[in-house]
Amino acid sequence: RPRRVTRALLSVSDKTGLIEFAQALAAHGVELISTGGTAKAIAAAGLKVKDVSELTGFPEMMDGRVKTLHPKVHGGLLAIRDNKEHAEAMKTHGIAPIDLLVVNLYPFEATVEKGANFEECIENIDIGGPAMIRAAAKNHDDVAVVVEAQDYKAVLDELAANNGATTLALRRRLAAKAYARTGAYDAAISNWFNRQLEIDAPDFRAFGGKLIQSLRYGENPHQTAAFYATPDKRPGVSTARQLQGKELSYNNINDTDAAYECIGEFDAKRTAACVIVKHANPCGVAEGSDLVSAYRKALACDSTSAFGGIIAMNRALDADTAREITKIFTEVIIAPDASEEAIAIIGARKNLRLLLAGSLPDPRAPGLTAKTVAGGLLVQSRDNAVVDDMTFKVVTKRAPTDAEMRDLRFAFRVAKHVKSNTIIYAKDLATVGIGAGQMSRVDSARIAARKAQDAANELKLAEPLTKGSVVASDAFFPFADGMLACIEAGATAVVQPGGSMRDDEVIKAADEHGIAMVFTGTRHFRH
Ligand code: 93A
Repeated sequence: RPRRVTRALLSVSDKTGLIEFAQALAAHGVELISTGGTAKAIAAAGLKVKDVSELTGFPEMMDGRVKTLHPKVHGGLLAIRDNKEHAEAMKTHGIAPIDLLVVNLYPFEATVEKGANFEECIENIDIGGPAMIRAAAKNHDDVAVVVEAQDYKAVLDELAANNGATTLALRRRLAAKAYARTGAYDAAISNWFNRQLEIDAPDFRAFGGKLIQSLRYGENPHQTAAFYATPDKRPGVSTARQLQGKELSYNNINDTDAAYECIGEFDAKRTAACVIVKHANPCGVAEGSDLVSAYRKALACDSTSAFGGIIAMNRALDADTAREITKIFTEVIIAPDASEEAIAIIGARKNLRLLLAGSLPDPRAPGLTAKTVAGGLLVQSRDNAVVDDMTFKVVTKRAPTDAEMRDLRFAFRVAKHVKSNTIIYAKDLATVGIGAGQMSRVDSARIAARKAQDAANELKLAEPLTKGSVVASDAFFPFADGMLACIEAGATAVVQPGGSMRDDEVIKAADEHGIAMVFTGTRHFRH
């Protein structure tokens, strides 16, 4: 049953070979109908083409999501030509038959391939195209459907050989191919979608790692332990080269990781920075014009706790800093690199471990963290929110001064790496009081202030450095009391996520004390 092609609908994303094909169809007297971009290309080649919106009486709308989804299109494709009722319906509704459909789909696979984001991939899911292809293929008794440019020639050969008609054999072969294409297209969408879900719901099997080291014991001597590498090879304690010192213990590894993740927040091109960690919490963090000044500032925050600590640096360890560090007892130093001279200086301290990680961790990198609970494993994506990407919204009458703003950013950067509830006092790009891991935020505020007082006594300062400092809180203040404790300690500016039911109350209290406060909208719980 040869079928003459009198009307063709062409709608193609990939316009390869389109013009030659359209020209040949026109030469056979075929009327051409097309969607926006395809019609434009055909018209530009000087051919007559009817826009599909002229056929449907509707404009292409909703960013092109709806352009061919119309009875004038689908009726023209699906009507059985020698069925009386179908013919009647066509007449009643002014539907003209479409004998040839030429469609290739929105490039969904290529969009995924190039690494497009979720929204862009979704927008590249073709709806109208597959609907037309499936309709035409179902009605292959009357309609020929072409889903790739490779088949243009076969159609033209038949039109030439059969006086402008296609054979049933070709239409069946094309119909089979059409369903293979829509099937593969939907499979690609489905596979991609499942991969997206896996990212949202982390798979604990991602942790299935390789044994790096059997540890002598765990957190306590009566616990056994081992260190495993996960497939995700981020720079840090698992990948670093240990130059000297005895084997790392479980607690060393845990602390070194905390230190190196924190130092990753400080772009080495922007500033030198140093973090000192004890029991997985920073006890001093500072930026400086060079490493040695950053180290001295970090140490000054809480030199008592820093004894036996873990030090991380964001630049290659230099000789000056190495000399300064060796003045007190330190467990581990981790840095991207170290100078020959620094390595030699550290070499004199046989027990001090020196780890070179090659590069800094990227704080924005994706990844998973896990925690065991009885009979289960809690898995989440890592906290990769970074201060540089946040907008600090001023909520008080007074806005922070430039110096305060600089210190607020610094303090919130550090707050992410301190166990909740966290209160950080900072001044001149150095922590001056750190309150960590308390059940009450007020306690954290007071403990940090008391430690600052201790440091002032130690350093024989007239007043603690919390006077005229700024303060960062990892989560909102549920009541004004926590913030008032910070003000009492001498803080003049505050950064916190905001979002408490009583934000208004807290803002009012800040205004009453002439305090500048900013909201980040991002919380940094860490338990
Ligand atoms: O967004 S759609 O799903 N909605 C439609 O109604 C529709 N009709 C055709 N995509 C639709 N198409 C697709 O547009 C075709 O499958 C083809 O890939 C593309 C051609 O658009 P243009 O002619 O504007 O380049």
